[in-house]
Amino acid sequence: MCRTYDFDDDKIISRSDIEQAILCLIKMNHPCDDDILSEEQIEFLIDKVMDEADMDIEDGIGYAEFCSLMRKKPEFLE
Ligand SMILES: [Ca+2]
Ligand SMILES: [Ca+2]
Repeated sequence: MCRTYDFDDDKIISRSDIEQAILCLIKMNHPCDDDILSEEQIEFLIDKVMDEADMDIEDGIGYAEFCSLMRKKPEFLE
């Protein structure tokens, strides 16, 4: 399951981590259907997440940034 979004374990949530997380969430919510979102839609979501979440000067998204994003934007999880 997707308990952590830091898939490569480097303590920062990067673009590729976000992509993995989104794919994982889609699978969890729609286990029988692989094609809920197109690649373009997933790319768009990643851009949106990176834009909104990366608020401080540190590169990438720290856990605190990601958690506050998820609280603010529950529709990313749907
Ligand atoms: Ca990472
Ligand atoms: Ca950051």
